[in-house]
Amino acid sequence: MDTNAVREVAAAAIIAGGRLLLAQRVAPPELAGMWELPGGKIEPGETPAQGLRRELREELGVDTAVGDRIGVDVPLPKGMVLRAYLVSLRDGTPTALEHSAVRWVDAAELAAVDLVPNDRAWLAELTAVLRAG
Ligand code: DCM
Repeated sequence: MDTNAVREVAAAAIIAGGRLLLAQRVAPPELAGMWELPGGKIEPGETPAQGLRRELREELGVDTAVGDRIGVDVPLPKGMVLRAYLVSLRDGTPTALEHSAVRWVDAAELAAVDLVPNDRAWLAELTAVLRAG
């Protein structure tokens, strides 16, 4: 194992028609019921884009294209880092395969939603993208 590699958790800002896709967490208990940008841990040997596409297939049943990063790096426990990417849908309808629900929100709805604390670091950038498009 490469001990210099920072383990990344990648999260997807899937935006279509001026709305952002959010997914509702089922675990751990302190986050269950809150909404997040879907994603997950990048495995060794994967690029962030490859790992995020894999996670989105597993979690939502969709094929995606991973674009530019958005927002700051958010430090996680155990030396991991959480990063957000702009993602577009290529095929499929997002389905909650590992979450309790999915929903699309516009900028006003995003401001009111119970977002997981880490993802709140990206609120300003996400809102700007939603308002632009
Ligand atoms: N995480 C987060 N925000 C996201 C996705 C993940 O804060 N949009 C965090 C929750 C966990 C870690 O990343 O600490 C790993 O995610 P998971 O539990 O979904 O594998």
